[in-house]
Amino acid sequence: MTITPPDLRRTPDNDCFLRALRREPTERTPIWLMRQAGRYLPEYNAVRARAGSFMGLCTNTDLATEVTLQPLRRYDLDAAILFSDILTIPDAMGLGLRFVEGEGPQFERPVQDEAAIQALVAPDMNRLRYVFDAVASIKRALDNRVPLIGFSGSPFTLACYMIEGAGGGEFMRMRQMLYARPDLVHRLLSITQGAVSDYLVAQREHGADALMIFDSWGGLLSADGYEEFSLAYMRSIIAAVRATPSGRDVPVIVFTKGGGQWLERITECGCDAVGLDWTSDLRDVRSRFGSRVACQGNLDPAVLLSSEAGVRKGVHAVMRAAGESPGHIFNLGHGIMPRTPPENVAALVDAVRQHST
Ligand code: 1CP
Repeated sequence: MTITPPDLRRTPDNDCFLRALRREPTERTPIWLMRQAGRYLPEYNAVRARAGSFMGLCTNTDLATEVTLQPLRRYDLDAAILFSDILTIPDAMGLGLRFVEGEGPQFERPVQDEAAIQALVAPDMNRLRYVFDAVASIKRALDNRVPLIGFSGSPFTLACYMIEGAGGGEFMRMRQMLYARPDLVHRLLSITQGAVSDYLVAQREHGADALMIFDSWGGLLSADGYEEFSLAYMRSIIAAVRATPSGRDVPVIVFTKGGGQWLERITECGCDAVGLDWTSDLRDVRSRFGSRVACQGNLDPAVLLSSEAGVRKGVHAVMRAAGESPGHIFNLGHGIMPRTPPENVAALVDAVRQHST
């Protein structure tokens, strides 16, 4: 299928998310939710069953487009996020990604020794064409209504899965290698950094209006280790994106889960916005860094497992902490959990709207 490239200069009809990223005034607080498409939605599970597997869903342009749009049909959200996964890059490097039912992602060929890391090469971006096709197709299907967020994992977070071979644990193999063979870890991170930069630029060129880097496991590092193994690579990626014609002014969000104590440095890495998990004091972060970056977050996703009243209370606390100045984007502090009742998400969106209009 040939898809006409989008006009990147055209502003979406609802651009309050993009304006908030630039810390410009908005008439209401924009909201989108990490994992807004996913297993808590029955309509997602139906399409997922039709696709046969999670990667089958990601690689099918029409189905990936369909599940991206599902949450926007149910809820009044201000942005769409590409339906894909962060592990597409290591898969394209030949590590053999499988999603085992109930157990999460697994790699058939993890990179666990020197030979495997020496043999690693940057992926051919053509192997990720299905992601770029999905971006272009979603962009078209959105018909300019709301912005589309493209994303990647950070090199460090991808390295955690590549070395460990699976998720769900403490990534001890990875953490041991950090101290035993930092040279090998840096080699892996440099190759991955180049791939992430190219991947994000290609998503931008295919129509992504904003880009987000998920550093889901950066919080496992020590303070020095965070600078050396995660932040330095994200800084280089942002500089590389900015050095391209299409990436010059694309807003970039950096989300290090567990990174609240390093925000001074994160806010100086070249990003436009920081994603905050629920352990950060939003009021304090806004007063210290609100003139430098936008803040995205930070309701604990577990609140969505309580009641409608609990959800409304949680939303009000976040909105009060965010204050009135521009540059707050409402989100959760991490992804929506599969057991979340969809009606609690409706209550959440409604509460954000009531509070901010
Ligand atoms: O069977 C299924 O349907 C799989 C569930 C699922 C879904 C819905 C996975 C497997 N990935 C996704 C989609 C996904 N992953 C999106 C889609 C867009 C949206 O937000 O709506 C995004 C942005 C991701 C990113 C992602 N994948 C991250 C970073 C964000 C985060 O949650 O910290 C990570 C760490 C992954 C790895 C991954 N993929 C899937 C799972 C279950 C996991 C986590 C594994 C682990 O616990 O280590």
